[in-house]
Amino acid sequence: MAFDIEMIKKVYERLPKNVAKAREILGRPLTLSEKILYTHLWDGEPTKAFLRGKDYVDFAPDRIACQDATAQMALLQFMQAGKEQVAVPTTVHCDHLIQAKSGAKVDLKNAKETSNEVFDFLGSVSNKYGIGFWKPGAGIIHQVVLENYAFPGGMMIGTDSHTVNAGGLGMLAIGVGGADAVDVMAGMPWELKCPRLIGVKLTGKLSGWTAPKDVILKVAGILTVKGGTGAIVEYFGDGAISMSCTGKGTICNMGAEVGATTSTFGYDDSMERYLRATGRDEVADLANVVREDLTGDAEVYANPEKYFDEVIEINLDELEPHINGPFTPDRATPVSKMREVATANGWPLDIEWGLIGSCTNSSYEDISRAASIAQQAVDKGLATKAEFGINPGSEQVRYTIERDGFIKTFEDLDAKIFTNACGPCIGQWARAGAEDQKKNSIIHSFNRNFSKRADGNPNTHAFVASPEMVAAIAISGDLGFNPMKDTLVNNKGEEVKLDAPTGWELPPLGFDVEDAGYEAPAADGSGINVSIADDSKRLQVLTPFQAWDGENITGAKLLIKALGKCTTDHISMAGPWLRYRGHLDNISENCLIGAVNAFGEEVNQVKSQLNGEVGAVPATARAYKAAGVPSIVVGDHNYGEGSSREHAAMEPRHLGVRAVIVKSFARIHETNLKKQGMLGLTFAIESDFDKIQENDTFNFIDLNEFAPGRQLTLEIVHANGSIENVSLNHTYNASQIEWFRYGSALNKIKADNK
Ligand code: MIC
Ligand code: SF4
Repeated sequence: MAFDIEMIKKVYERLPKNVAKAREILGRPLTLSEKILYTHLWDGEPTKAFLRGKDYVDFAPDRIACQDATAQMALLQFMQAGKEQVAVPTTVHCDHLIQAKSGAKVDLKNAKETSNEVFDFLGSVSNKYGIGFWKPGAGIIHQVVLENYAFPGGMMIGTDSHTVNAGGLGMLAIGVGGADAVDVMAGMPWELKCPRLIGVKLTGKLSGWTAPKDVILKVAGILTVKGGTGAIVEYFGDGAISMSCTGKGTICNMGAEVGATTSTFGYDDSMERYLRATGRDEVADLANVVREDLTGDAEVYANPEKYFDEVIEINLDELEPHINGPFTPDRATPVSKMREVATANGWPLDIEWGLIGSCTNSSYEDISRAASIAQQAVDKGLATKAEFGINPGSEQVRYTIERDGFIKTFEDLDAKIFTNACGPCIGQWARAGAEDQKKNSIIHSFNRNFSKRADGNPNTHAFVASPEMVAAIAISGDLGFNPMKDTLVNNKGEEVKLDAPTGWELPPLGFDVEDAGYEAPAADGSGINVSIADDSKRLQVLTPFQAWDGENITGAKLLIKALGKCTTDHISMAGPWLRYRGHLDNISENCLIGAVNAFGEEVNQVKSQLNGEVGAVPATARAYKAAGVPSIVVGDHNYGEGSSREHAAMEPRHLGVRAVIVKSFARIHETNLKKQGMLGLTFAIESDFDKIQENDTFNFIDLNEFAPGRQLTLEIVHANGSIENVSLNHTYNASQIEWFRYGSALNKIKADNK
């Protein structure tokens, strides 16, 4: 059964018309991305060409997906918007709050006990407002979306940066903060700066050990963690067509790691096969009718340099499997070079864990290929040297791989089968011994490997690879192992070699599931009461942020000048802190505690200008706030890289920070700051970052003239009384300045509703 088929029909009705119109206006053939963008304009038919990288455009996304860790804050905000129902189809997925420890059964039971209050809250809010609810254990949001909701040519937003996964089914799916989702749930347009377009031409065909994951590991190496910022990455070429739909999903998924707004592929036979295999013949039949509008125009793909802002070409025949890491997903090393590179850098070669799963790589194909390696190990008398953990992507995948014997294969290798959930990928992993902070290496098929992410240990070197490569390296227990050349010694003392993986794009016997874990909302939810206990530690009704008084901010102090990489994991750590995602005051205790202070180079040690004492970031911020002293945060490049979590913007806001001034921002985080009524600014001259000293006082001397396109001036008063002015850039348009005036975008919605 396909969900929301009427909505999909409407999209396909207007697609050919809008595409033809856009082609006429632009006067040239179109990329797929443009076709989808121009079919989802808030104002209906296209009337003008938008300037890429410049114009803000209002869009009307078709649907919204939220996961449990971000949905809490999104729904707490939506509840304040004064609406009876969500305006577009929306789903909530319980996947982040389940810790991996002993195995699926026990872990799921524990999660239901410990997070019962939150799951109940999400379930009842969903029921009340017409939101589809996927229970704990149903699977990871992006896998469930791909299996049930994604459709070629659609546009969706989701409160998770890996929403982009749905590009594997030819969608434009974009990760946003909760406040953006609230706009769309409340029936308002969703605004995005018209993205640049990067074309990736794939030639040749994957074979042997090389997997779709290697395409994106390679692309990450080329583009780096910020090379995709503000851009849609569109893949095309014979190589694209020859890959499975879920493989395309993997590639789009990790587009988040290069900062891309989203990634996508044109509709093709692999997508049709996937739609049919997942019970959506109706969607496939509808898509087939408008097939040529669901991919880029032939002229575009024949001469990509003319139509994309940047073109990358990768020959899949020559692509070698890669391993990326440690600590950043763009550090790409071909498998054949790993031993040399790891040795030169002092990375531990012993692999302690191999983890397969996450929204990136937990499809039937992924598991079947990894299982083929595991089976060989069993057949060839090899025992695994590292420990193994598997998180299936959805209950449908889990049920089917169990039926087809793959779970048993992994269990024969003593693997732990964890819940269909994020688990170790988001630090929900009770890894025995992690507290010892020992230097060690692990390898996984996830997308992110920032410091401390999986097990909280800053000395865990996490490496990212395809599921089949994770299986091989975990079996060998050796990061430098190259399964294409090297041999292993089995229990009879013989040297054996692993053959290249084999697998199935889709289950030969079809997918199967008993209870997929879905709960449809009540048709009329008006009588449903959502209650939050006053003394709850997990949930807190939001108090609106204060509106701006129209005055210049003066006398501000530096809360922290964050040195180097400062991702959302540094700003608002996940793992154990996920439990406070619905309680702003409690979660604010993790505010910036992972960021390295430029003065002293320690984490969570900052000097208070109130009394000169060095203390934790949250406590120092609270003291400034209590004293009525505004504070600012200063940061480096790509500040806020990583997650969509708006907590990274709300926490500093809650703690009295007024401005975040950096060399550059990651897209979602910059928007999140704006939404929450903060000033997110960048140094006009990058090196002015160096002028910021620990004991400075800061005055915004022309904030009262805050206007689109107009620089702001920051007066820095150094401790010795000398003064320097620096210019700050911003990207606020007129309506975003309104959010700042009102104190937040939500305050503005509420005011408009009155
Ligand atoms: C992640 O992968 O970092 C997360 C957890 O899925 C986040 C969302 C969150 O912080 O809740 C994301 O990618 O947006
Ligand atoms: Fe979950 Fe990891 Fe995917 Fe984020 S990246 S949605 S934590 S599996």
